Amino acid sequence: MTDDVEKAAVALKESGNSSDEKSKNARNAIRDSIGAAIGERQSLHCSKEYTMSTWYRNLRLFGLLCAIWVLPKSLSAEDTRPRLIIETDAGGDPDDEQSLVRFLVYANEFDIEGIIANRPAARDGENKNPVRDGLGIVRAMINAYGECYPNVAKHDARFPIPQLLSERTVAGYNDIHDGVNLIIRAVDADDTRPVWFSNWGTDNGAAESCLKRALDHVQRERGPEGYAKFKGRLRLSSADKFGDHTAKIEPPFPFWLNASHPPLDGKRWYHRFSALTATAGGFGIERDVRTNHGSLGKLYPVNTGLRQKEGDTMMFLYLVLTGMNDPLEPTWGSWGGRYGLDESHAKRQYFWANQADTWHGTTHRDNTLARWAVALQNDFAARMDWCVADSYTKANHTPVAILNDDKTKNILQLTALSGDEVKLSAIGSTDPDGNDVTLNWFIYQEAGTFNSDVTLSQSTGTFTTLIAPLVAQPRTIHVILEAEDNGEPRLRSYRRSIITVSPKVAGLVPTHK
Ligand SMILES: [Ca+2]
Ligand SMILES: [Ca+2]
Repeated sequence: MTDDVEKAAVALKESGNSSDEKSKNARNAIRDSIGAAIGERQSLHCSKEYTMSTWYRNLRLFGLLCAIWVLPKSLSAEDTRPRLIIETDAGGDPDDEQSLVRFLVYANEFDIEGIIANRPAARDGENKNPVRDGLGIVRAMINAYGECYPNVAKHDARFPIPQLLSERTVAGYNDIHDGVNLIIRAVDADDTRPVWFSNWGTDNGAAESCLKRALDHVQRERGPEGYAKFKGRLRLSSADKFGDHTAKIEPPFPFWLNASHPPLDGKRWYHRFSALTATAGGFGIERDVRTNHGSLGKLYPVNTGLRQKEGDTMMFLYLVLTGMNDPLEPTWGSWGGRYGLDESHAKRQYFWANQADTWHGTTHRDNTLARWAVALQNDFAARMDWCVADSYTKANHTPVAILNDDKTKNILQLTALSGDEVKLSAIGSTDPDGNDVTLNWFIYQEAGTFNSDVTLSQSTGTFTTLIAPLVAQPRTIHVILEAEDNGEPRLRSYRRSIITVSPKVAGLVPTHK
């Protein structure tokens, strides 16, 4: 296997600068085989058959792979996952440690640029972690991830190697600038993607937010133009800990999603995560995470005031690309809920959880999250299974939803004129485990701008159609395809089409197929 991987690694290096579709596909296939092999190689570390000669060959291979990881131009240019930095006050309210367990089993969904620990000393009484400093707590979790890594890499080769996460995990205490430096390096990096930043808390006992300090520094050192350029590369899915940089110093952040506010019944919105998801679909934290699910699951603390509080989880669930969401379109909905403009920040693209969905007969803010709760908890449970499933066949994986022959996870934009029949197809949708797949179709009315009822010809099955309604001006209708398998646990994936319906005017030809 090692020789095969060496060949693959050389081929990847050689194909690194080619951008045509064929080489791109070849590179993806090669990367997949390398990722799977890394998993196997890591398992070898635990095997009694692990000999010195194997060690030497793997050392050579590691060198070769390192060479590839420093070749990242062609790789990162193709990586469309969100680049993300987390700043956590782990060591305070133990809910950050809960969120970190979940975050690490979603590490394959992001290009993680950094995890910053900003609390130098754990809070006595409230936090019972035997490790008593924030950085140590996060590092212990990365180590636990490392123990699970040989298994999770068999389920998705995009999981980052533990060493990489370790290198990118730093302290951001007031007297340590590693967090500030990490942010500045990531934002300045030669990468076309913006940097998403999530602050999970900077309260009593934590350091001043590293992003605030980075912005202070850049403003001081680079002047207004440099400051604007730097800030323009940031996107926030975050609590607000940035002082005057949020609302007073121009320009504003290009995008801010606030998953904690506005309050509901006098409490921050993020408290609803526990109430809406903790037991959704029969989820049980002891059975599904803490017991028989490896080293990482064991670190999930349960001594929070709210059961499985995970107050900061929505910030990254919002960014998980499920096939039906786009992080820059908060009003469309996501596994982290649906958000609307925060009107108190005039002319800024700042959003908060002020939206309500009609679902199962009620209209309420809770529904923006509750409607996905079973799906997202089952997905978490499956990923915890990956931590201990030492082969791909021993756990469940999400189905592949194909919409109108499009195999990506992109949102499809379609156009129609009033009266046209719009055909949608899920033909080719499949499941990597060979599970049966149920295909459901529904209209997400609140996400669109056409506010009356539209009926789909079928709500289940491979095909559905709708007749574009009469409109006086262009309106959008969002149709979601949901593919659910019958594995254990049942997993769902999605696709979204947005149909822009225009009035029928003589001479205007419809552009949809
Ligand atoms: Ca926190
Ligand atoms: Ca499956």
